[in-house]
Amino acid sequence: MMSVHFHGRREDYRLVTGQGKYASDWNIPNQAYGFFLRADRAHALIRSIDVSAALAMPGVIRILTGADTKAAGIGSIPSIVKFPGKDGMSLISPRRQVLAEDRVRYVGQEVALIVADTLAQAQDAAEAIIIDYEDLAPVIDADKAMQADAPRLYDEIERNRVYVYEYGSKDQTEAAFAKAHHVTTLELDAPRMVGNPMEPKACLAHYDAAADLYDLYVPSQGINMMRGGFSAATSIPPEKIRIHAHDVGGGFGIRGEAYSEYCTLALASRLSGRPVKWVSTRSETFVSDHHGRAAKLRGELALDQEGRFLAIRFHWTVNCGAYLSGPGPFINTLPPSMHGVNVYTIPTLYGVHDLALTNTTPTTAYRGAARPNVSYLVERLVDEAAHEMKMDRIALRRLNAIPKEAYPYKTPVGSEYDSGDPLGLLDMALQKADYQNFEKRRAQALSRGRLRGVSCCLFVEPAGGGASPVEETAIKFGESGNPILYTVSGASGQGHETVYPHIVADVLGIDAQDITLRASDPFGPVLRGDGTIGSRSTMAHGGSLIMSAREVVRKGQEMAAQHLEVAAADIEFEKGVYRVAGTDLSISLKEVARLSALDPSRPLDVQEAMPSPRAFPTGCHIAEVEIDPETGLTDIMRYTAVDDCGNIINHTLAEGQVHGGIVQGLGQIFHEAAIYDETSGQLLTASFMDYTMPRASDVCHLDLYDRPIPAPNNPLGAKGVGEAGTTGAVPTLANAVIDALRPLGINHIDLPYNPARLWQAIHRAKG
Ligand code: MCN
Repeated sequence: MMSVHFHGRREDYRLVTGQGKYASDWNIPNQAYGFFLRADRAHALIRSIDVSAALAMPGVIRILTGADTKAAGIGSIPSIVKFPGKDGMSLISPRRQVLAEDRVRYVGQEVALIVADTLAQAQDAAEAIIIDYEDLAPVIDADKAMQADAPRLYDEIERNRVYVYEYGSKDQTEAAFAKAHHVTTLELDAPRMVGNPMEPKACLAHYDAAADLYDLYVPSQGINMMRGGFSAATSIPPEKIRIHAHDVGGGFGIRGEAYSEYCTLALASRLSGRPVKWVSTRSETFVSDHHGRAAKLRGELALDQEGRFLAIRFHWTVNCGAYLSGPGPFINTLPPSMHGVNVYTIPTLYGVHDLALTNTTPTTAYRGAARPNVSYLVERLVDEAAHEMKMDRIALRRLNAIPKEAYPYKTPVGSEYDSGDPLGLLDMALQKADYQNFEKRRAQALSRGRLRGVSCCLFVEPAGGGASPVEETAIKFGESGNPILYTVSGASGQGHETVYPHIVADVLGIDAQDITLRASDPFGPVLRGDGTIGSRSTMAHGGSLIMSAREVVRKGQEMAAQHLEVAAADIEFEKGVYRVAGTDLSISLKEVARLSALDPSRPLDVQEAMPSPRAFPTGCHIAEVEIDPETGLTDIMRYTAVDDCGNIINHTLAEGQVHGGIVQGLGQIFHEAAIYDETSGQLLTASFMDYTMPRASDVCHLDLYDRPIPAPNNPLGAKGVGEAGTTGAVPTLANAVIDALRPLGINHIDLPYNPARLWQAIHRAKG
């Protein structure tokens, strides 16, 4: 197994000196500007749209409405859910109206696109569009949406229910519950999150009529996902689409999809003969970027007298929003079933997930996808079970954790955890966190009038996968002999530009500084594979790059043999140099590359594919919090994380990922929640005034450790790390807060645990 050690990111100088190139930094001569008129109401029929006055306004070039996008045949991106649901049910996927045609279904939905010479002209003209709406009652909550008398979003979709997913064994699980000594039951809310990348959604669309090509300049998590989605929605063949994304200011799962706006802007460019540029405002980001989480999680854990877990049962209600995003239904069904038992030897499980449409912004994968829902529900259940059975929480985890020897471990639904040692992680975390002295710290806090709590959570974080069965990369050489790497990844802060060249440098023995990464290059070779999702890039793109680099070395060896006039078998390769064993004859790989570049019949270039890898990183996180009962404010006092992310490729970046992930989980626990008004369907938290993001001052020093077990299924031995922090932090911080409040008799509070909620709960408990 290999590991590369170095510090710093090569992209940072460019980025911190303002030289990054984000979507809004692209400009094309003669470009026009787009402005979207959005629905100001949650649910209404469109009786008519009158654009005549707007069209006559200065600078206005064209106005598109639902009639135009419908005529152009633009529609939905097909869902990845092709597997049958309960009783063989298929996912019902209503056609996406990229501009509303006959009805608006959520506040912020795109109704018209105004294209003008300037943005101000487009915006002014939007005000002159007259829409005759007939208001309908909205439904916001997914459970309410599935009631018989709820307003329907689509006449043909009964109870707004689009899918019921069932997994595990109902009978076995019921039988185990019937025998149980104790059953713990919980209902938790995973609030709706707004991803809020720093870079807002933006798109410059250019249709080149002469070449019949569409160029889209968009923030993207990978060229293939973006091009594939755009092609599917518009029926434009992929070879006529070029996606350009250099720097991306945050993705978090919500920058993978070809949004409706992009499809409409491309059409506008074709119809107007001008490149059309659009950059969303922060307010538009709030209402139109797909949201995350938005699920109600119900769980039951059955235990025997000693505390052994006998079975676990789930019922989720997932709020899909008004249309289905590509990944939304998928991430809320099959993947969570794969690790429903978390890291425990639970012999049987059964789950039903109801997916419902509501008059809200569509929901999708958001850092962790649904994994933080699983870890939150299972680890909250374990803490509650320990409390109810008067058992020690750590002892209960020890009793039930999958032993190291049982790996590779097959779960009751058939997924296979490749490797892991939860108890090893637990021991290390307890020791690093000085867990044994916690009660002293709790007592000290109490003497200061503060409520201190601790938690210790275990989690598994399936990483990898994707729609493509293989991951392909290419390495090409120019006349300089320096390698250029091609991948279909789409980094948005993960540091691929630094990491991938180092991975290849290690194999080729060439200085990483001489290696260039061209990720998602629309002018590069066509490669199969998926983008930067599911914390897969290091294993998948990095692993495939290793395969490509090894193939370069092999090909180079044959060329070196010919050059040195010896048999290839007599040549050794070390540190970038081919040597004839036992002689001083040698030639460097770079020299071979330079020579091969001059001879088109013998290029050293390679393009290699490997099966898409999967791995199951695990972790143990421990948090200590203190709550001020006078204000309801929580301080995180200590946070210790021990993660098994396989071989770590770059410690600084991996730590940065865990750090960022934990803070994102912290946001969910203490601050963030997108809240809709039930009656009007308006998003009440549609700005940073109302939607609180985590701040630097909320975070204490984070003690991060790795305890790696190399992944057996990819050449780097790496497991994903990009989302582990979030999947660990959500249950860990939640349990720590509940632990602090237990002395008051509080066992549950709905998220987020903001000061107002905690203060109210504390004062209610105190009577
Ligand atoms: N790494 C490592 N050793 C490992 C695994 C990873 O050193 N064993 C390091 C590498 O430097 C790599 C980085 O960690 O560049 C992340 O690698 P990986 O876990 O493979 O995740 P991806 O590159 O596929 O990134 C996707 C993941 C996801 S799904 C979300 S969501 C997310 C995240 O990464 N969004 C992010 N991290 C983010 N970080 C930033 N700054 N911005 C986002 O939007």
